[in-house]
Amino acid sequence: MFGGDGDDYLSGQDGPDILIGSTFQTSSTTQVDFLNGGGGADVFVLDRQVTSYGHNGHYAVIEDFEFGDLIDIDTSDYVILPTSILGLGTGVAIYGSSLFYQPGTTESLVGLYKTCRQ
Ligand SMILES: [Ca+2]
Ligand SMILES: [Ca+2]
Repeated sequence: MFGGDGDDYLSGQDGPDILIGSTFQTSSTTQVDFLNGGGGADVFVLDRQVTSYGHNGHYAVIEDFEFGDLIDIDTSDYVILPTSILGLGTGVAIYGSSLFYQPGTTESLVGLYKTCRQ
Protein backbone atom coordinates (compact mmCIF):
# COMPACT_ATOMS: atom_id res chain seq x y z
CA MET A 1 0.00 0.00 0.00
CA PHE A 2 1.12 3.47 -0.82
CA GLY A 3 0.98 6.86 0.82
CA GLY A 4 2.38 9.74 -1.11
CA ASP A 5 3.36 13.34 -0.65
CA GLY A 6 2.45 14.76 2.75
CA ASP A 7 1.56 13.08 6.02
CA ASP A 8 -0.07 9.69 5.77
CA TYR A 9 -1.41 7.02 8.05
CA LEU A 10 -1.15 3.58 6.50
CA SER A 11 -2.86 0.69 8.21
CA GLY A 12 -2.22 -2.85 7.02
CA GLN A 13 -4.48 -5.88 7.10
CA ASP A 14 -4.08 -9.17 8.96
CA GLY A 15 -1.94 -10.70 6.19
CA PRO A 16 1.46 -9.59 4.92
CA ASP A 17 1.62 -6.00 3.64
CA ILE A 18 4.21 -3.78 2.03
CA LEU A 19 3.89 -0.25 3.38
CA ILE A 20 5.39 2.63 1.42
CA GLY A 21 4.38 5.95 2.94
CA SER A 22 6.28 8.30 0.67
CA THR A 23 7.51 8.84 -2.82
CA PHE A 24 11.02 9.89 -3.74
CA GLN A 25 9.72 13.10 -5.28
CA THR A 26 7.84 15.15 -2.74
CA SER A 27 6.86 18.78 -2.45
CA SER A 28 6.10 18.84 1.27
CA THR A 29 8.45 20.79 3.48
CA THR A 30 8.03 18.18 6.18
CA GLN A 31 6.41 14.79 6.18
CA VAL A 32 5.67 12.38 8.99
CA ASP A 33 4.04 9.11 8.00
CA PHE A 34 2.63 6.63 10.50
CA LEU A 35 2.85 3.01 9.40
CA ASN A 36 0.88 0.28 11.11
CA GLY A 37 1.34 -3.15 9.56
CA GLY A 38 -1.34 -5.05 11.44
CA GLY A 39 -0.90 -8.83 11.59
CA GLY A 40 1.27 -10.97 9.32
CA ALA A 41 4.84 -10.45 8.19
CA ASP A 42 4.96 -6.85 6.99
CA VAL A 43 7.61 -4.91 5.12
CA PHE A 44 8.13 -1.25 6.04
CA VAL A 45 9.90 0.54 3.19
CA LEU A 46 12.25 3.28 4.40
CA ASP A 47 14.64 3.02 1.45
CA ARG A 48 15.91 6.46 0.46
CA GLN A 49 16.01 5.43 -3.20
CA VAL A 50 12.24 4.98 -3.02
CA THR A 51 11.11 7.48 -0.38
CA SER A 52 12.08 10.99 0.66
CA TYR A 53 12.80 9.98 4.27
CA GLY A 54 15.98 11.23 5.83
CA HIS A 55 15.80 14.74 4.39
CA ASN A 56 14.28 17.94 5.75
CA GLY A 57 12.24 16.35 8.50
CA HIS A 58 10.72 13.58 6.39
CA TYR A 59 10.47 10.36 8.35
CA ALA A 60 8.24 7.44 9.18
CA VAL A 61 7.01 6.18 12.52
CA ILE A 62 6.51 2.42 12.56
CA GLU A 63 3.85 1.73 15.12
CA ASP A 64 3.96 -2.05 15.38
CA PHE A 65 7.31 -3.46 14.38
CA GLU A 66 7.07 -7.09 15.44
CA PHE A 67 8.89 -10.38 15.06
CA GLY A 68 8.77 -11.43 11.42
CA ASP A 69 8.44 -7.90 10.07
CA LEU A 70 11.15 -6.33 7.94
CA ILE A 71 12.45 -2.82 7.38
CA ASP A 72 13.59 -2.23 3.82
CA ILE A 73 16.47 0.25 3.68
CA ASP A 74 19.17 0.85 1.12
CA THR A 75 22.70 -0.25 1.75
CA SER A 76 24.43 3.02 2.49
CA ASP A 77 25.32 4.80 5.69
CA TYR A 78 22.99 4.64 8.71
CA VAL A 79 23.12 5.51 12.38
CA ILE A 80 20.79 3.39 14.50
CA LEU A 81 20.24 4.43 18.09
CA PRO A 82 17.91 3.82 21.00
CA THR A 83 15.77 6.85 21.45
CA SER A 84 13.13 8.50 23.55
CA ILE A 85 12.55 11.51 21.34
CA LEU A 86 9.29 12.95 20.13
CA GLY A 87 7.29 11.87 23.16
CA LEU A 88 6.70 8.45 21.67
CA GLY A 89 8.21 6.42 24.47
CA THR A 90 11.28 4.30 24.00
CA GLY A 91 12.23 3.06 20.60
CA VAL A 92 14.90 2.85 17.96
CA ALA A 93 15.73 5.71 15.63
CA ILE A 94 17.29 5.22 12.20
CA TYR A 95 19.24 8.21 10.92
CA GLY A 96 20.22 8.43 7.30
CA SER A 97 23.82 9.50 7.52
CA SER A 98 26.62 9.61 10.05
CA LEU A 99 27.85 12.74 8.25
CA PHE A 100 24.63 14.69 8.73
CA TYR A 101 23.42 13.07 11.92
CA GLN A 102 22.60 15.69 14.54
CA PRO A 103 21.73 14.29 17.96
CA GLY A 104 18.28 15.24 19.20
CA THR A 105 16.99 16.52 15.87
CA THR A 106 14.98 15.00 13.08
CA GLU A 107 17.16 16.49 10.35
CA SER A 108 18.41 13.20 8.93
CA LEU A 109 15.89 10.94 10.66
CA VAL A 110 14.62 8.22 8.32
CA GLY A 111 12.32 6.43 10.70
CA LEU A 112 11.78 5.12 14.14
CA TYR A 113 9.92 2.33 15.79
CA LYS A 114 8.77 1.66 19.29
CA THR A 115 10.28 -1.15 21.30
CA CYS A 116 7.85 -0.80 24.21
CA ARG A 117 4.16 -0.89 23.45
CA GLN A 118 2.11 1.68 25.26
CA1 LIG B 1 3.61 10.44 2.97
CA1 LIG C 1 -0.16 -6.86 7.85
